[in-house]
Amino acid sequence: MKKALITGITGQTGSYLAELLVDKGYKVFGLIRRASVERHERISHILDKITLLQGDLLDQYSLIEAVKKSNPDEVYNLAAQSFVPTSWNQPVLTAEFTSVGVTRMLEAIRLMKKDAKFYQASSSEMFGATEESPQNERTRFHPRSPYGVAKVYGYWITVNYRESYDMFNCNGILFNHESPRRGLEFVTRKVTNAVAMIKLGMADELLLGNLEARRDWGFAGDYVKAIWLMLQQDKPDDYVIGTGEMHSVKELCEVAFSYAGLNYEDYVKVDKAFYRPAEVDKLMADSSKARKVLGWKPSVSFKELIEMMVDADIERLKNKK
Ligand code: NAP
Ligand code: F7E
Repeated sequence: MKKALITGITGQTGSYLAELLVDKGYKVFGLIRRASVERHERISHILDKITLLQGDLLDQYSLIEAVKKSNPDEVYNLAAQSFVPTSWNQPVLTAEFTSVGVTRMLEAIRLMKKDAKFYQASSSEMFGATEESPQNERTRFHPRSPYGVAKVYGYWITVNYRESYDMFNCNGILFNHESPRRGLEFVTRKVTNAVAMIKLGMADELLLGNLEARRDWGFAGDYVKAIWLMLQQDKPDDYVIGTGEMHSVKELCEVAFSYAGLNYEDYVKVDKAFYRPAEVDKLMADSSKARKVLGWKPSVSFKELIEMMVDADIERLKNKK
């Protein structure tokens, strides 16, 4: 039985990855931070099939203990401060979690289980203001937020430990991936949740920032398959994962509102408070390497994804009413 350690298992993507690995017969360990109230909603349905270990990316000793206790064949480092706007409010904390945290995790593996395969959750935000479109593994990084800068560090320390210590380390450079489990502050979920609230008479407007920003949005359930495939190859490498399609926030609103029989222009208002100090205007993936080497491709379209999220939010709020 293969053993995997997932950091960030309580997060959106960690929960899908845990499900996938449980289904594949892995013994799954998840690193969780201590909290005064348990926040296990996303993994509540598989809690009896996984083992949770307390630890924090800020605490080296707890990571060493987690690797020692789990003795993993594979480590998936998904934990991070992942919300871009927060990275301007808490830039130092973001760097501690999202960059130095990666080094702490790598050190724990190097000391306790050097042959474990390692996945680092790198991000398309590293490309930021790049001129090149679409972006692939050779595109130059130009991050536009403290989060993006922190992820560039995480990317390079992962490469560096591969080159310095011959460790099996992979970077997945993932473009935005969403689902009904996405955090409520990210734009897709903010929109689908607002559509559900408006439809059920619980709200009458939605305040958003830059409607012209464009992203390559895919389904998190598809992307965890690519993550797993990266660690099943003979050699460690880095891969860009995305759909290859780009849509604006405005298009996102059109799709979500019209699916519920509403016109977004009647409800959406622009509030400059949601603008960012430096914006990433557009991102689109060229994931031809992953498609060729890993045999991976997305299965859920943009429209299907947004409709799935609207359905899930309506269902959830109906049950709460
Ligand atoms: P998410 O929902 O925000 O989950 C983040 C996870 O990290 C949570 O489980 C959180 O635990 C944990 N965490 C945060 N700080 C920690 C710390 N100091 N010690 C231990 N755990 C900590 O993020 P996601 O969307 O699943 O994304 C997963 C990873 O992929 C992140 O690294 C993100 O930056 C990266 N990424 C995401 C996307 C995307 O579009 N989703 C794209 C590219 C890369 P709590 O539950 O305790 O808060
Ligand atoms: O913003 C615009 C905003 O916060 C997307 C993280 O998972 O993906 C995510 O980062 C776009 C931006 O995601 C609102 O300005 C307009 O251009 O959903 P988001 P993100 O910043 O792209 C990457 C790949 C990650 O790695 C990150 O961890 O939408 N936008 N109005 C808005 N965004 C938000 N959040 N709220 C608004 O009201």
